[in-house]
Amino acid sequence: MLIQPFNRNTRGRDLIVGDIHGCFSALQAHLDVIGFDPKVERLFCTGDLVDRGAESDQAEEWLANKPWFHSVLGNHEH
Ligand SMILES: [Mn+2]
Repeated sequence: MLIQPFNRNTRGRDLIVGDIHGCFSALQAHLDVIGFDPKVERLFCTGDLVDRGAESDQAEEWLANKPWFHSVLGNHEH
């Protein structure tokens, strides 16, 4: 899908992150620090989920199994 619309989140925060680059454990640690609530909050990524870090293989799992996690296609995925 080239354009995916989202309704306004009236229940929690919408957060934006970029360039995860295979560091999903570090991302989760930061989400824990800020008290991210996956039941009502969403995390949007500006792309580059993979490459450089050791956990690039988790990108598909995050996209498939975390309905609060969304990402555009980065040049590293492309
Ligand atoms: Mn990058």
